[in-house]
Amino acid sequence: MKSGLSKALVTGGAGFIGSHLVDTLVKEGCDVVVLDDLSAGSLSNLDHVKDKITFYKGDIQDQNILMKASENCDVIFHMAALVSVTKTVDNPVDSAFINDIGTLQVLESARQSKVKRVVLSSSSAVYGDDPFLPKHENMPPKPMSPYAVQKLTGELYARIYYDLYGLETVCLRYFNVYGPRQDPSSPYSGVISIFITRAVSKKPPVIYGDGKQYRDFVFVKDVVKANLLAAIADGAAGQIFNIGTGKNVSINSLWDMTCLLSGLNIKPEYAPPRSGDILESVASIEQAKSALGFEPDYLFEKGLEITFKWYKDSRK
Ligand code: UD2
Repeated sequence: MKSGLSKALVTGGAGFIGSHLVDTLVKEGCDVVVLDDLSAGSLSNLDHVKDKITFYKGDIQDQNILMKASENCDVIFHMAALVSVTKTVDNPVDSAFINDIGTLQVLESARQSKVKRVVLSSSSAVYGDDPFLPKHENMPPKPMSPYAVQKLTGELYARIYYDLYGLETVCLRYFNVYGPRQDPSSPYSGVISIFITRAVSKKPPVIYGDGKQYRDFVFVKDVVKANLLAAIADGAAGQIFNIGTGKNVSINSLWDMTCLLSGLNIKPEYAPPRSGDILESVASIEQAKSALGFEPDYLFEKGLEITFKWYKDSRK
């Protein structure tokens, strides 16, 4: 698909998802500006496009730098955030400055710079442990961490900016995103990045609980596609969309598939379930399909294979 965007700002563009979006925008010939404080993202994610983008190292709480970075942009993709749920639990106030005030500053800069649309990255975390499946956008949110409250607050501000100021905002609730460049280094990193790293070093993974819990894993390139559609779709403004695949994969079968890809036969170790772990999560993507024309391109097997190859090659 071609989005036809001429200039875009990506906050958090040096991060895992942001850098993939930057790649696609650059390929499309879009003039790309990245604002990232490099607290979680890395310049190595942008090394191959560094001559083709404008990069600002800075904080989304800094209105001056945001105004400069958003000048003449058609759209802002707001991806910068403190994404670790545990860090927001440990630092509820500091994280609110980044995730709430930062988001508010992004919206305010967009309003002042007369940017047409802002696409905000939200999270399935806003659903909490509501057992209703699949999760759909009209369910009452049930945030269970400062992170989830902060994401929900961002969505509410986005709605208010649309209603009060006519700034077109679109919020995307990502389910479990995976793919190349996801950082596997913390025990709370995405399970796919952890499992593949274990497989590449021929070590068993730890499965918390019985491994029958499942998630809706969505490949990062499909998340990029959803962002581009959200930036251009008529009638999407003021709305919230789940971004997943509508399919689920259990943690046990994730390890089985990882073993198949790596030619290993290693039995996982089992440990007690993580406290607060949600058992089942799967998205309804009907609204994204009908309003954005979103359809994931990557079957799970394909996305996992690409991701596995990337971790294997980057280890060399
Ligand atoms: C996701 C988000 C998290 C938060 C949460 C809200 C990611 C990476 N994490 O957590 O930030 O938004 O949703 O609902 O997107 N597991 C293992 N072994 C491991 C690591 C994980 O068994 O070494 C299990 C874990 O207990 C869980 C499942 O794998 O049942 C998925 O874990 P996760 O941390 O990748 O994602 P999730 O959905 O718990």
